[in-house]
Amino acid sequence: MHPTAAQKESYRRDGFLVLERFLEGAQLDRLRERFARVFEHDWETGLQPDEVNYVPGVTPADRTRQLCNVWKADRVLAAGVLSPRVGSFTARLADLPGVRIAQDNAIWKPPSGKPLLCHQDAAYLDHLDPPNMTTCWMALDDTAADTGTIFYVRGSHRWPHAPLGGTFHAPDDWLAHVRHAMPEGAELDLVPIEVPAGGAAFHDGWTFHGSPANARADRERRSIVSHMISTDTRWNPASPHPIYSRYRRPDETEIDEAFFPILWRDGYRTPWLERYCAHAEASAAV
Ligand SMILES: O=C(O)CCC(=O)C(=O)O
Repeated sequence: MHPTAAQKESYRRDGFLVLERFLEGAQLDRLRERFARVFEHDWETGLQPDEVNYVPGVTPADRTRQLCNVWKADRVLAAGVLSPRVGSFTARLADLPGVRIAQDNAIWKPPSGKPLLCHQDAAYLDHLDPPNMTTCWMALDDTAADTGTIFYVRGSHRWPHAPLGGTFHAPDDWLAHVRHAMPEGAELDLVPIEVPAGGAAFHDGWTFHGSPANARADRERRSIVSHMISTDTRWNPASPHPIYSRYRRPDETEIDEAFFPILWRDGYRTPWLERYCAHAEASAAV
C-alpha cells in the first residue's frame, strides 16, 4: 500500500492525511479484545507499558485513559502499531528514509470523558536530535466530532515551532495552549477526524492536535497510535527524557533497535519484529 501523489500533496499542505479504511475487520476485533485486557493491567508478555495513566478502580471514571508502549505488554497490539504497513506508508507519506517506533499510545475516552490538550508532539521531544515525529492514529470505534475524536489544526505544521505549554490530561480549556501559541493573523482551522472503526489519520510532529471532551454519555472512543521518528534521528544527551532516555546506551547517541525497532527503512525491518508480531497471527488461528 503506497500513498498516492495526491495524498502526499495533501499531507504536505495540511499537515495530516485521513484514510477511511486502514485496519481490517478481523484484526480490529482482536485489537479491541486486547485493548480491554491491557487496561485491566493484564500484560500478556509479563512486561508493563512504559507509561500507565490509568488504574482500574482508582482513576476517575471521566478521565481519558492512556497507556504508552503497550507493544511491550501485548503482542497483538504490537502487531497493530508496529506493522510493516504502518511503517512503510508513513515513511513514504512523509518522505522519510525510514521510521522506527518512538512510542505507541492506547487511548480510551470513556462516555463523557475529559479532553486531551491541543499540542504539537515534537515539542515534547527535546531528548531527540532533531526533535521530529510522524504519527499514525487508528480508530477502534466509529468516531464523530461529538464523541471526542482527534481534531487537527489544518496548516499549523507550517507555523513557527512553539514551546510546551498547558496540561496534557484533562485541561480546563483544551484549546488554550494553541490559541496562545498561534502566530498573529493565523486561523484556527479545526478539523474533526470522523472515520469508521478501522480508519486512520497520519500527522506531522508539528501539527497541532488534541481532542475535546466526549459530549456523549452513551459512546466511547478508543484508538491506538503509532508515534514514529525518522531513522536519521539520534539521542540528544544534553536534554534527557525522564522515562525514555533510560534506553540510551552510555556515551552513545545511536538509538537502539532493541527498544525502538525499525518498522521500515527501504524494505528493512528490525529482524526480531517478525517473530515477536507473529504471535498475533498464531493467537488468531486458535
Ligand atoms: O487521540 C487523541 O485524543 C489524541 C492523540 C494524540 O495526541 C496523538 O495521537 O498524537
